[in-house]
Amino acid sequence: MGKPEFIGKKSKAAGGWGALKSCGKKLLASGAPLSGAAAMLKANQPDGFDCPGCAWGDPAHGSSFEFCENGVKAVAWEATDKRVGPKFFAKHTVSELRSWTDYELEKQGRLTHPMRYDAETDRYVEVSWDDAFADIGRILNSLDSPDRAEFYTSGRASNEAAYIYQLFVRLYGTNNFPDCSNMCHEASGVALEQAIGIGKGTVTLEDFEKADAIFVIGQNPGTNHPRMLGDLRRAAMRGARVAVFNPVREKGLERFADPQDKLEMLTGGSTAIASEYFQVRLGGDMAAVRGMAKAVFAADDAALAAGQPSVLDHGFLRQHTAGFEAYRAAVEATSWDHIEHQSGLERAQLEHLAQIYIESERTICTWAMGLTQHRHSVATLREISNFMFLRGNVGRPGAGLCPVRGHSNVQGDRTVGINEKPPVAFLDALEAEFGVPMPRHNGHNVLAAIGAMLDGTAQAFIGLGGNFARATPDSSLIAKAMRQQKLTVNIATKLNHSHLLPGEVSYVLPCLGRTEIDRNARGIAQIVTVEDSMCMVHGSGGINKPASKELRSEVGIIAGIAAATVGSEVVEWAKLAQDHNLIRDLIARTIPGFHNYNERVRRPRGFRLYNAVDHRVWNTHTQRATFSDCALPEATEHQQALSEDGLFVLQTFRSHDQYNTTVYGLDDRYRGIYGERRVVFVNPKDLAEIGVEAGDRVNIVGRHDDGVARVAEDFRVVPYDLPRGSVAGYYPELNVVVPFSAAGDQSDTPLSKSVLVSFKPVERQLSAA
Ligand SMILES: Nc1nc2c(c(=O)[nH]1)N[C@H]1C(S)=C(S)[C@@H](COP(=O)(O)OP(=O)(O)OC[C@H]3O[C@@H](n4cnc5c(=O)[nH]c(N)nc54)[C@H](O)[C@@H]3O)O[C@H]1N2
Ligand SMILES: Nc1nc2c(c(=O)[nH]1)N[C@H]1C(S)=C(S)[C@@H](COP(=O)(O)OP(=O)(O)OC[C@H]3O[C@@H](n4cnc5c(=O)[nH]c(N)nc54)[C@H](O)[C@@H]3O)O[C@H]1N2
Ligand SMILES: [Mo]
Repeated sequence: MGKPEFIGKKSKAAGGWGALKSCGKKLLASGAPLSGAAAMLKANQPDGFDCPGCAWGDPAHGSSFEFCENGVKAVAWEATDKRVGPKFFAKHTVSELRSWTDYELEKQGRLTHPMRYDAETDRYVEVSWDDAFADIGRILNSLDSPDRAEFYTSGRASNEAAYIYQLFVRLYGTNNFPDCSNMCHEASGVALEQAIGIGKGTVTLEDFEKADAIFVIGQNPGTNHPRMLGDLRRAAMRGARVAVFNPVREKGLERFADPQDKLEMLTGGSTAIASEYFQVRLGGDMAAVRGMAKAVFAADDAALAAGQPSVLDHGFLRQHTAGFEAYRAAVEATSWDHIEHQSGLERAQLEHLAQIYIESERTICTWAMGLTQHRHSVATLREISNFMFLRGNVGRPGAGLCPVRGHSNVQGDRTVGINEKPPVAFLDALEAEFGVPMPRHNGHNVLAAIGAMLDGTAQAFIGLGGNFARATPDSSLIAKAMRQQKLTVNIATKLNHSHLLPGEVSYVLPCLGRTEIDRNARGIAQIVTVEDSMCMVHGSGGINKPASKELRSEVGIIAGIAAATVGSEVVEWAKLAQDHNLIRDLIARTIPGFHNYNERVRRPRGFRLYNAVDHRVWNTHTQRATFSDCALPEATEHQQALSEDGLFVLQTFRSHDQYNTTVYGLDDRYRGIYGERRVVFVNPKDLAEIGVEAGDRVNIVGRHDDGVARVAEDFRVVPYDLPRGSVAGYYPELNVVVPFSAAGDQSDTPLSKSVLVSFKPVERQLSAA
């Protein structure tokens, strides 16, 4: 029997003992070993809370708890016994706190009291909930139009919180709903809506048990969706082919030791996940998929010429799709040269992958931010849909399209109305239910909100969770935008930089986290509900004692602001806050798919929202699964970088020790980084060419062509196996070089994975001899 394998610099697999060890450390460091550990056992259980870690689905068998290192971190992070209360704020001015790192700020612990910014002393001071609500209501009502306020949502908000938030904001009179989704899976929503008539994925977890081939494109599940690795591992073990496109060789996708598997844990064994791993160029996936499609068409021609059955699913194409011939022509018109240069992959490699696709009866394609944060993300995701249509891989068991969502309820928030472009039918339903007119004009997404905050159109910012100022591009611009506001309000569990950019009047309102018990005035514990990446809606009830007696639920806080702003004539906010069942009844009456919501959500594992694609019903403009015949982009940012000396394309991704802007620790174990975050990964040959050595410190200079100077200062250079011309580093530190003025076509998502940059060595201060 081999020695247990500890993940360290030399480890070959993700997961395993290293993951377990890290969990232990995290729980201890969080200051809440007991409640944290007990809480973990309730994560994603029928009678527990929904893990705030990610939006991966939960297995139907609820017997064993699903172990996940990052779930543990997320839970421990919330269950900490450290507190940020009035005493803390008395000790530190806001200007001082602004000089702290994200890591230092969040490490201080949970917010405990509602606080109001006092400009004279530059400190947050305690305020009563009622005074805070009244003041916020007064300022919102003093604006000369409701469109002058921005209402941000981060995807951890429950369905109940999100629903009454949108209801309040629409009664107030605007559709300004900038949403973390605008920086995340927006392109998936837009592309899938056009292609299949619903902006969501089509697969369930059970489909992963049936697929013969799974394409995993542009995501790093070992870090960001560890529970997905369990499903990929089981698929790999029963012989399914897992093909990966990723410019970076991510350890979790290569080998994985499942902490749930006793034998692997004892023997130090691990399972190979990816059978094929191709290091595509940044933004080169559309070309790669088109190359595969070209090979599929060629194989089809060859099969027909040889009198063999077609490799295309003609029945599906005829009965269910529109635009096939135009697509075929577009593929034929695309040259292999173009495909090879844009993808960085060779024709033979893509033909090999096409063969895997052809041999597979049931294929799933999954993706995340590696596909959605580029300029032509929507076109890329349309291409993936095109490719899947060729063999009818949508709307049948074991096959389908699977955008792997980020925040644990980001999908649910959109379902219940967090949408700056609300569907007409939804507004009609709200009007019918509440008997008052709803705003009909589109509102602001994230980039539009920032624009409005900068040019003075917007004067108030309310954040339901999240860290707007750090998650968005061009950090210094955002700081300015926040400080210009008449009112900034942040509903949060922990202190972050968005709270330290106060407008004229500013509040930080502390809320219960998902792991905490939410009791109403009669002492009855309430549940909330969430929707995962597989459209499963289920309940979530906290089990930990709240971090402070002063905390209110998100629903309670929104209800308080709403009552003070729009009054309680149309909606009895206080009643809804006391009984979430009533909110669910409203959702059931105004949003399709939620009938018997209160009953169905209490079933173990909840229920799957109706998805027309399951029945091969296509709510697109053609009433069919719709091909796109888009040409490949002429050149991607990566190709641009390759054409000019010293120019690089930067992708900003997540380390293993962070949750978005929340930094749990300074290690990125799987990539061999310890104790630091200001690093930039560069191909060794590129380093040699620009005369920079491993370990040198550089400034990363933004090269986006809009006349704005952008510099990320003092990063250590780490040689890494990346395609030449591309470099990588961590978000949010690198958001200072992500341009606000560039965005994805149709998705309007910041280009966080294709930022043009160059390097400038940091001048060493020579000590006086
Ligand atoms: N522990 C933890 N879990 C999380 C999060 C977290 O921060 N921490 N965040 C949550 C959220 S909100 C989200 S959206 C998800 C994010 O989940 P991911 O999308 O996995 O997150 P990123 O770290 O941004 O990783 C992007 C991956 O795509 C690859 N990539 C980048 N550009 C390209 C490209 O052009 N083509 C291809 N093929 N690959 C590319 C990168 O090399 C990297 O492996 O995770 C969620 N879960
Ligand atoms: N450069 C670059 N930028 C990016 C990305 C990237 O890959 N690169 N990714 C983008 C993506 S995918 C996303 S989703 C966004 C994320 O953007 P956000 O969702 O805005 O950011 P988070 O870091 O998830 O928010 C963390 C904060 O949420 C608060 N919080 C945590 N739990 C709760 C809760 O239960 N209730 C409330 N009310 N507050 C809570 C805490 O105060 C914490 O500080 O960032 C985007 N920005
Ligand atoms: Mo996300």
